[in-house]
Amino acid sequence: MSADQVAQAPIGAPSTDPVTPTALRTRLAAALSTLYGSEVPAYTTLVRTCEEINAEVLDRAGEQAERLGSIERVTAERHGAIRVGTPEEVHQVARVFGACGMHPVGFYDLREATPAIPVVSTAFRPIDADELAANPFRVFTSMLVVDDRRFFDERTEAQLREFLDARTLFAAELLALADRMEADGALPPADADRFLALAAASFALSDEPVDRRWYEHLESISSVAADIGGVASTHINHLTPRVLDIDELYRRMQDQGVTMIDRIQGPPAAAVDVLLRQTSFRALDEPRRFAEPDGTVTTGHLRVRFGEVEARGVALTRRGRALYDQHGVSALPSTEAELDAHDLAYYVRDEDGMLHPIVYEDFLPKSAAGIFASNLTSDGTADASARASRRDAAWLQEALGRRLHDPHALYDVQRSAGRDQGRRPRD
Ligand code: OOG
Ligand code: NI
Repeated sequence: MSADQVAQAPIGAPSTDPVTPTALRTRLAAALSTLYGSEVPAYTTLVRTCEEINAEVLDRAGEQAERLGSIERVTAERHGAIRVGTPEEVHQVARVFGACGMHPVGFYDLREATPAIPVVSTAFRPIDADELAANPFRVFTSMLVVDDRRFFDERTEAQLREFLDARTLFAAELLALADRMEADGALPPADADRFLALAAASFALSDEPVDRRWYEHLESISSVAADIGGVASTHINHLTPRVLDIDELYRRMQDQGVTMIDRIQGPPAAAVDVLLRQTSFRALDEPRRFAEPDGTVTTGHLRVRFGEVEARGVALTRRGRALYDQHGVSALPSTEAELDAHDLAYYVRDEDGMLHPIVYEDFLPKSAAGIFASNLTSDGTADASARASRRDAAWLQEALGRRLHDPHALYDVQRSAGRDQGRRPRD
């Protein structure tokens, strides 16, 4: 199935009503899910297994199962990841996702990880409680740091810049539609269909031949650099569904013959689910065309896409997070009442005195690094003594051309809004 066919498949009855950013986001997540399922067979097994387990947990736990989001939200919930090369590209990504009501949140420096990955990242996601409840689609977006000498010498930097400057990730028509959506807050249905077709196509795997020599040069430095700077387009490299019992999911995928990485990343299972737990499996080799040094085009294989699944818990406050980062989950109290009383996690108390958790909507740099690492062909080469280049949240905000939100500030707002209204965070 092509990206075009997927995005244009009608979802629900045809309508002449203008399409909102919320509806566009929901449809983009669904379109990418259909596309990914048609291309990566194990993804379909993963989604089916998540749905099975979520139905079981709902049966077993009833209302409790929906404290961290309605079953409708959790069933449709996906996160994807893309990687781009230049500030201009990241600026364009912000416009495309901006049209879908997705805003950049958080700054992650994966160059600090082990093994070091030459990227800095943010996540595009909805930021209001209602928008998150409607559809929380988020995309972890990484940008190559081409001038970091620990990875790239002067010559490679220059070649990377030339290659990246010459490519076009997003059609001008797509960007114009995105800007119209952001300006008007709605798009006519035919324009929304067009936006979705173009957006899905921009994130599909390209069949353009890959320059073998250039790709292998970059791969000898970092597979992530090759994945970004060695090909002429970007692609969704994984699309992650959410499950309510990740330990059970892990077992059931193994039983179905899908080899998972050796562990679940993030906090271990605990009395209270906090933050984010994730696990992944490597995708199969996929056939790709290569332009060989002698001018011929051959068919080879690349392994650039993989599968991942996640379980989400309550968001930790700055204090709670500092404790967790230093001492792990065992440093946290084991009841929600204590987490709330010590201001370690975000809860809203309703008028009957019940605590309602605010879901962690972001990512964990250590897990992200683990996800990157488990899917690399090698650790690559980095010269730790060479000059690092400065990249921070302010730098990224400038490149994005729009506000880069701080996750904790958003949870603070969500909590005070909930407290003022005396109701659970997302009714
Ligand atoms: C992104 C890896 C990070 C996660 O869930 O932590 C991520 C990538 O591989 O491009 O998606
Ligand atoms: Ni992920």
